[in-house]
Amino acid sequence: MTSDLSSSKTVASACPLDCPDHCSLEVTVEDGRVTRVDGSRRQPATAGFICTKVRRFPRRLYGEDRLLHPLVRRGAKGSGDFRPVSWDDALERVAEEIRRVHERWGGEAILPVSYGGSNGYLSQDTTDARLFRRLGARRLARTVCAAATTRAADGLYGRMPGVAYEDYAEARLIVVWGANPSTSGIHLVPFIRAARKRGARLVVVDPRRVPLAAQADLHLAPRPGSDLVLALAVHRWLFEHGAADLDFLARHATGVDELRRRAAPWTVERAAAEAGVEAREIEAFARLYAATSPAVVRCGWGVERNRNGGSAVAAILALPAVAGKFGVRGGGFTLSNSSAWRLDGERPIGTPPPSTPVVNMNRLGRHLVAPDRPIRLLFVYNANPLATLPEQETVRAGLLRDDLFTVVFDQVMTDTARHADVVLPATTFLEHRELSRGYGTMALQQALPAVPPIGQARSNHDVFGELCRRLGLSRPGEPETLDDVARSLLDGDGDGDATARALADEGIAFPPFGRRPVAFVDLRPRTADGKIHLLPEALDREAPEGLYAYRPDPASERFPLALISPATRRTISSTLGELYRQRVAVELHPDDAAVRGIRSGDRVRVWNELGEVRCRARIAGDLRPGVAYLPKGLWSHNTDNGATANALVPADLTDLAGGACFNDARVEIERLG
Ligand SMILES: Nc1nc2c(c(=O)[nH]1)N[C@H]1C(S)=C(S)[C@@H](COP(=O)(O)OP(=O)(O)OC[C@H]3O[C@@H](n4cnc5c(=O)[nH]c(N)nc54)[C@H](O)[C@@H]3O)O[C@H]1N2
Ligand SMILES: Nc1nc2c(c(=O)[nH]1)N[C@H]1C(S)=C(S)[C@@H](COP(=O)(O)OP(=O)(O)OC[C@H]3O[C@@H](n4cnc5c(=O)[nH]c(N)nc54)[C@H](O)[C@@H]3O)O[C@H]1N2
Ligand code: SF4
Ligand SMILES: [Mo]
Repeated sequence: MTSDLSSSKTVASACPLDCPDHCSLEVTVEDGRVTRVDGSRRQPATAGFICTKVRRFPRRLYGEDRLLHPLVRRGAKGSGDFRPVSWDDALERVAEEIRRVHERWGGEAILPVSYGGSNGYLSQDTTDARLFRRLGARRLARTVCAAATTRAADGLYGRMPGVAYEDYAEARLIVVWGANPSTSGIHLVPFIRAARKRGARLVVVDPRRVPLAAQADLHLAPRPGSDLVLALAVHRWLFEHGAADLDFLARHATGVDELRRRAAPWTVERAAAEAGVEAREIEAFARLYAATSPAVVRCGWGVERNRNGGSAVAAILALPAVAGKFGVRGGGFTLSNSSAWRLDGERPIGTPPPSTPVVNMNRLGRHLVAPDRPIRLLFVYNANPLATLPEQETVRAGLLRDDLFTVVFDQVMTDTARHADVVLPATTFLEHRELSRGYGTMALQQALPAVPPIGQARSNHDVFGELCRRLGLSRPGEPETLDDVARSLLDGDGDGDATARALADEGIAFPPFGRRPVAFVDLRPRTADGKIHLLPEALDREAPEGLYAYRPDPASERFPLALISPATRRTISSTLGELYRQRVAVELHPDDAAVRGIRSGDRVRVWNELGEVRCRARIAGDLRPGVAYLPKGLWSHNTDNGATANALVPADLTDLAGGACFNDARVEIERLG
């Protein structure tokens, strides 16, 4: 694994960032410093290359925004004025505040906020959960991403893993629906290219002409949030044209008639009118899908981020069942493959969750400013809520409260960290041990630190363990070291010993069902009866108007433009945004710009009743009319007024699982003097 060339060595690692690909890495360390991060071949799909973002990771390690020691606020809240203190002082201060708040108002007044900062198993839901559970802290529903998709995938298939990246090369038809792998999961693209070389057809459903759409046989550019009616129209067409696989459905699915009934109102004409596409495009897609096998649908997270997200994802995932696309290599769907591993994240905690109220993180701002049973202590780690959550101005107002004590534990000085009372410096995955898996590729990888912690940075495990001890919350005999925690996690999966051996020997393990499982051959739905539930009762009850009920576009005369904010190449969510300091432009379609007298380079105000973003405009021919675009993950330094797309995003919730509706922001854009 490690080769030493005098003071230079390479270390095997794995990228645990919130990206489906989960690359295997080769890290070069010279004179004790990381000088290069690149892809390796250990994880097959990585194939020796990685994204530019992570190649730049050494700049995060050693950059000027890196947090090197604990800090305590000196200036006003949000001023970013801090003074350095020792770890002992910082932790004592935090422990004291926790004690004070806990004594006076109870655990409910404490809220931990964490998300996918590190998708590593060892950095979340281990000692951190022990601390907050034993305090009886308020609980966080981690809904900012993948809430609606997970609920739909669970309801229909019991979260059965999907088609492996490698098997895209075997497909004759690839449908990329609300995903942009050229940016957000780049290791899928070579397999799509390989399939294309062998003559496979490509369909892309995206309101933008993303790179794959430009090469596609068919590009449907629907209004954001209208995928549900497109998918229902395809279902209707399949049933009407004798293209539904009734044998397969009779054997393997329930809810067939009910799905058919709910799809019935959606003729291609009606769906076309609602989605703003041509009826013949929907029909061409349905025909191609019915006629071609193996066919695979890559369903992305662009589908879920609106009021209809859960039903839309369910309707898309139902397509391969209705059209009978399973059972062959390269046939079926891919959404998240995170369920390839069932490591029981609860094991190392040893304490059940308290019965305290739950805060849906998409409404963090509202909870922070709510006058009833106020949150008094906020502990942020593995997340950057001021940059990433809806209703940004409310989140900001909450963070500015004088009677809120905020701890931010991060690797760099984020927008959220600037609002903290105490800032704690965290190690990165190159400085701590990690165990992680992707949610596109299906391997599990273990990585040891490539270098010792930089400055005084400490790992999550270390800091939360120390806080547990200081607060008297540790109990003898529970997993304490990272080894204990890792072992306890692996024991949660049926095949723990074999996995532990593979990780020890190779650094990588593949799921027990193999690297390239074929649905209905190697895998079955993981629902209670092993069937596909096309209309799961629980989901039908949960969705406000029932599953597959379409809720119309929230655009109004005043705010007619749909603002979408999908992923960019430069950051992973907001991570690495400190390295990307340029001002960004809002992109809009030439027609929308023309009627507003806006030209590329003009200063504009993008606004609605929630807030405004001031920045430049850029005219972009790759958007459909009526859609504007600001990237996800921006920091305050990227716009003229410090607000980003999330200042315009309502804290509305998806029809299933309380997910975020980032792409339901409706705005107006005007030129500034
Ligand atoms: N407008 C808009 N907003 C969006 C989206 C969108 O589409 N549009 N997408 C959303 C999506 S998909 C997601 S997943 C969320 C993500 O939302 P967040 O999870 O809030 O965003 P990240 O940028 O991943 O923040 C992770 C933070 O954790 C820190 N971190 C990383 N590793 C560690 C560690 O080991 N220890 C500690 N203590 N800290 C660590 C990183 O430095 C980083 O600051 O954003 C959402 N926000
Ligand atoms: N470089 C990079 N890679 C990333 C991330 C990142 O921030 N940067 N984030 C990671 C994370 S946390 C996640 S969750 C994944 C997300 O990765 P993706 O699944 O690709 O999700 P998004 O980037 O939100 O959006 C994907 C596409 O959906 C389109 N879209 C928006 N609204 C709609 C709609 O209503 N219908 C349809 N059909 N399409 C729509 C957008 O134009 C976009 O091209 O990527 C991961 N990978
Ligand atoms: S962010 Fe994604 S593509 Fe980039 S190195 Fe990590 S896993 Fe690979
Ligand atoms: Mo995400």
